[in-house]
Amino acid sequence: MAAIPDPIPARMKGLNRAEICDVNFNEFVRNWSGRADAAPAPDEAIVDGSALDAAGFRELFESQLISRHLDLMARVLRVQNKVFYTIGSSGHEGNAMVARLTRHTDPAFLHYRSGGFMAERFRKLPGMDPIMDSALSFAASKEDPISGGRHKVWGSKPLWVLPQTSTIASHLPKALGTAIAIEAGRRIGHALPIPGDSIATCSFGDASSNHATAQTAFNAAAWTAYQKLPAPVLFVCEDNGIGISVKTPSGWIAQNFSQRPNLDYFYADGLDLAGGYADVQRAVEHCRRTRRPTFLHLRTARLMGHAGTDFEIEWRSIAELCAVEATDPLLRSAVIALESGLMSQDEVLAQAAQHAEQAHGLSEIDPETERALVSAIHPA
Ligand SMILES: Cc1ncc(C[n+]2csc(CCOP(=O)(O)OP(=O)(O)O)c2C)c(N)n1
Ligand SMILES: [Mg+2]
Repeated sequence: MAAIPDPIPARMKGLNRAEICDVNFNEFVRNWSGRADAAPAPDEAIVDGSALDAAGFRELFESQLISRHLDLMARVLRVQNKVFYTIGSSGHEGNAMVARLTRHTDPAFLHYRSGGFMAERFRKLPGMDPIMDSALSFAASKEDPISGGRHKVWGSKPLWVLPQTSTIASHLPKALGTAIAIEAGRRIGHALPIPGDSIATCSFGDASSNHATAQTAFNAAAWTAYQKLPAPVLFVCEDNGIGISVKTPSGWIAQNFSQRPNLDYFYADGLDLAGGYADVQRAVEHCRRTRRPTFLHLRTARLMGHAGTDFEIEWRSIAELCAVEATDPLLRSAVIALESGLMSQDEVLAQAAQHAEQAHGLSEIDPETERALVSAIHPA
């Protein structure tokens, strides 16, 4: 984790936390003065002992950057009234590991902070554009194939991301139902459109795990497994320690879920690709092999507030904000890229700049995209 500067410089006391996180990243990489190892080969571990290889790390880091720069783009375009939805994925980009370790045919029901997951799942099929697809959704554009402009919704038919909203936890029972249907379909000889050993995956926030609808799904999943009936659902709780402005008591998710009979608990550090990868892998493989309901507690952070309208600086101390921002998973990924010798400082900065340009270029350069982005407010 990056250090919290003491004293906190003036530029880190501003209102615009999105800009601060972006500057933090660039300054951190530019000023890095650690020692770089000899670069690993693509199929070698990115860090000694890591389950993630260098080629995999490179792609996951890229997915994280794509997601982050879409968030930053949304904050800028909101001011221009082109984008309305600024709930982002910043701090949650490690969920790309879940996408990498599942198949694109594993039905996914996603939390609204799943930009990293989507960017990574897009790799599984050629010829698709994760940036344009996400931008249409951010803008609630009527051209968005999955929502038709109703809301920001992650979704894709070819990628088996079933569109739905996640903020009332209503997708958890649906995910469980899908998992049970995969098995039931197999049992009754119904031709499935996906492989018979598929699992349903479902992500949600720590606060949402308390929702009655979520608890219904956990209970029904455990009730099913108790009877030795298969229910291959992977519940992924993206624990950033807060829901809007209410903090989750520390340790609550682990204590509430690690001892539940018939809901098998795994923990992974979603802020650290090198360390977290093996734990995510264990959870995914357990779910697929045992066909049992599985709970993956994924550590995340919430950067840049609940949404662009949440001026956290008005209700949290600067020291607290800086402490959360120091856990930015992109800073951690930058350290891994640099210390492993896989990338130079210039390469990391150039890659970040390229994704920033791609995201911003959507509205500023391509007139067709511009039309698509604004169609929600100015319908033809
Ligand atoms: C039934 C219902 N109550 C309240 C809300 C408002 N709401 C939206 S997100 C949210 C909290 C989400 O917190 P968490 O699940 O931890 O996800 P995070 O945003 O931290 O990723 C709430 C209360 C809602 N959407 N639906
Ligand atoms: Mg939360």
